[in-house]
Amino acid sequence: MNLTITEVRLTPILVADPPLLNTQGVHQPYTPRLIVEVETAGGVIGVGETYGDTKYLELARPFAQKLVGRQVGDLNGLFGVADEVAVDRSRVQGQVDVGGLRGVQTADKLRLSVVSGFEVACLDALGKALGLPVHALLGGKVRDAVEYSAYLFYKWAEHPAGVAAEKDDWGGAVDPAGVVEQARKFTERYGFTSFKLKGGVFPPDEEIAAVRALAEAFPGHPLRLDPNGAWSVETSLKVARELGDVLEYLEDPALGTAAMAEVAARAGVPLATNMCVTTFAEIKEAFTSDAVQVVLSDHHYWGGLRNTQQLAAVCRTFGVGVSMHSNTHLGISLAAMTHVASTVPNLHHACDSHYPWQSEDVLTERLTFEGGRITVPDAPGLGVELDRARLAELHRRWLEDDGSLRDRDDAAAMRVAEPGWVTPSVPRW
Ligand code: GKR
Ligand code: MG
Repeated sequence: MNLTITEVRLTPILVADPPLLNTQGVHQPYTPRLIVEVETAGGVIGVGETYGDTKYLELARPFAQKLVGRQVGDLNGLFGVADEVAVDRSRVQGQVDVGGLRGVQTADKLRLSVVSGFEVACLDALGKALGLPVHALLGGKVRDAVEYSAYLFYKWAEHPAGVAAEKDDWGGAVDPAGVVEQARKFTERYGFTSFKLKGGVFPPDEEIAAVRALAEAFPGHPLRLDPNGAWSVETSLKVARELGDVLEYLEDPALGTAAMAEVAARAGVPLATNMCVTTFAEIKEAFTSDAVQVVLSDHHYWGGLRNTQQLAAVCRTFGVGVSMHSNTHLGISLAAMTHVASTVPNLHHACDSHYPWQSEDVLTERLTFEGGRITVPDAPGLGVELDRARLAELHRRWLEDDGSLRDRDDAAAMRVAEPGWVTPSVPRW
C-alpha cells in the first residue's frame, strides 16, 4: 500500500446561505468554503473542508504544494508544514482581526484552520486505505450516534430585494412567535430536542422573551442563548437572572475572558464559549479565573480532530465541560465533527451545527439527523462521497463571483438593507 501523497486539489466554492442575523450583521447569500482533496500513489482520495475566505486560501495553496511527497499518515508533520508556510508568508503573521464571531483571529488560528482541512483529508484517505472509519483512527467511538442542537437564528424571510440569492422555505423569524415557529420546524424536520438561539440581534428584553416563549413551547428542553459578546457585564447578569431557571448555559454573553469571569462569578448559570477560549494558549487564564464552564470546540480553528481530543482531555482535567461550535459548513465537516465527537467521553451537551441551514452540499448523499442525532459512520474514512458535478457547479459560482462574496462579510450584507450599518465595537447593550 503506497500512502505517499501525489496530488492535492483545492476547490474554493460558494454555498447558498439564508439571511441569518447576528450581532455583526446578516449572512451573505453565498458563503465561501474550501474543499481539500488529497490523493495517494495508491489512488486513494481523502476529502477535507475548511473556511474558504481568501486569507485561508492564501495559506492553503503553498501548504498543498508542500504536502506532495509526504506520507498521508504523517499527521503530526502537518503542523511543521504549517509553520514553514507561515514563515514563507510572514506577512500573514501578526494579522489580527479583533472581535470576530470566533474570537480574536490570530495568524496562528488561521494556520490551524488550514491544517484542519488537510488533517481531515489525510485521515479520510488513511481510513479508506486501511478499511477503517476515521473514529477508529482516533481511538474508537464511545457512542454510536452524536446529538446535535437546533441552531435557531433571527432571520429575514428573504435576502434584501435586488440581491441575487437562492430561496429557502424557513420563513422569517424576528420575534418570539417566529422563533418558536422556527424551532417547531427544526423538531419536525430533524427531531432536535435542544435549542440554541443566536442572540445579540435585538435588545436583550426581546431575546429574553423569545427564550421564555421557547421554554413554554418546549418545557424541560435544554435551551441556550448566544449573543456573541454583545452585552455588558451588567446586561449579561440581568439576562442570567431572568433566564437562569430555563438555560442549560449562556454562551459568550460578554466579550473577553475578564468580562466572562465577572459574569460567571455572579450569574448562577454556566457560561459556554467559542470566543474567549479558542486556542490552547487561552485556556490557562480562562480556567484559572473560572470564566467558562463549557468550551465549544471547533475542530477547524483548534487545528483538527486530534487537537479537539486534546482539548477535551484538558477540559476533563479541569472539570470544564466540552461541546462543539459550528460555523456555516457542509457535510464533510459535519462528518468530521461527528467522528471526533463520537470519541470524546466527556461530551455532555448536544453539539451545534449550521448544516440544516445549508440546502446545498458537495456530497452524493447528505448526512441525515434522526431524533436530532447523526449515526456515526462506520464505513472506511469519513464515510462520505464527493459529488464532483456539484463541486464543479459551486466552484463555478466562486469563479464567476466579482470578489464581493469570496470573503464572508456580515456587516457588508447588512449595509445593503441598512446603509451606514457598522458592526458595534463595544458591547451593544
Ligand atoms: O453563523 O452567524 C453565525 C454565527 O454567529 C457564527 O458565526 C458563530 O461563530 O455560530 C457561531 C457561534 O456560536 O458563535
Ligand atoms: Mg457561540
